[in-house]
Amino acid sequence: MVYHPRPSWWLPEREATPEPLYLNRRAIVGSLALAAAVPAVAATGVDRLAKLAHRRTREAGEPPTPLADVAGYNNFYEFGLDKADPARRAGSLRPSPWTVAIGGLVKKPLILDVDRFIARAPWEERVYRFRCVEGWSMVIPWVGVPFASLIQAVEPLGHARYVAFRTLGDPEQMPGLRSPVLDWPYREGLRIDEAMHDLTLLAAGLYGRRLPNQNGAPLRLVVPWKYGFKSIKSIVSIDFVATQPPTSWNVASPREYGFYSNVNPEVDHPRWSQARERRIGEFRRRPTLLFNGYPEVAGLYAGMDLRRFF
Ligand SMILES: Nc1nc2c(c(=O)[nH]1)N[C@H]1C(S)=C(S)[C@@H](COP(=O)(O)O)O[C@H]1N2
Ligand SMILES: [Mo]
Repeated sequence: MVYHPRPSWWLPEREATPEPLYLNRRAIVGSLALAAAVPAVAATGVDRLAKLAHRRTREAGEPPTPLADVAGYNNFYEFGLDKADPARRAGSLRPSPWTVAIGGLVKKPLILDVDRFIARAPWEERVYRFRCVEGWSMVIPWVGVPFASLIQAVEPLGHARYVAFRTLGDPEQMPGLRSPVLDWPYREGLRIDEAMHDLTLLAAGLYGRRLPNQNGAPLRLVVPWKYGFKSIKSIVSIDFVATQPPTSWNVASPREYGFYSNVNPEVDHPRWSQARERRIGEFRRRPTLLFNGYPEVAGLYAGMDLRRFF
């Protein structure tokens, strides 16, 4: 892992594209993207996406879930509640140009120009198991960088203890925002040491290409030892904060969705068991593993009662 004290892909706030130019570019690129999106979503659309140069740094020890399932069976409530909705409807999302504001309790806030970041970051391919709280799972070859490399660039202050993430909340691009199923925009959070863990990925792609819109283009989080909903999609802001931030699912139903949401076969969801799961593409269910089979994170929770902090 190489740390960039002054990475080439970030823009200090004052160097970010001025607003009028930015809005203008966005309108032009947006209409092109919209025109191209209609045929692209017919299948998975992934073959049309730009390739990302990467080196594979982690295997899962089992074959990846077929691309058609990874990009065709999704949870992205901004585009509807059915698993097929995101692939059918996320063509209205315009992932380029895109910026992510990274700030809060940091020494060097920055506005990430995502296209520049994608062109320059040292991408790695990591094949991770991915477990949804609903009881299904996949094996996905993500392309990302450790989130920790970003932390190095902004230099969090000593009293920053959590990281709060927010998804785009634009009803024009996201038709699902018209239904009040969640308190939009979608929000998630991690403790700062969880965010720093080497497994935590900021992903820009899968299967060697840029993320399909339905998987959270242009940038999303991947936290493989937690239930899938912690892996927030289409991020527009990242804030370092002192206290545990509110998160969409925890606000919607605190009894069912805790802040930690570590995969744990011994702590059932109030409405169903979490002991087993079904890999998409398989028939028989298999046992769910503690921390989704990533025991190297156990130290983050030493001394914590995982039933209480579920
Ligand atoms: N913004 C946003 N992020 C989200 C969601 C969502 O509805 N909105 N769904 C979550 C849930 S429940 C899961 S299981 C994963 C699904 O990711 P995938 O479609 O790439 O497999 O995304 C998570 N991130
Ligand atoms: Mo999920």
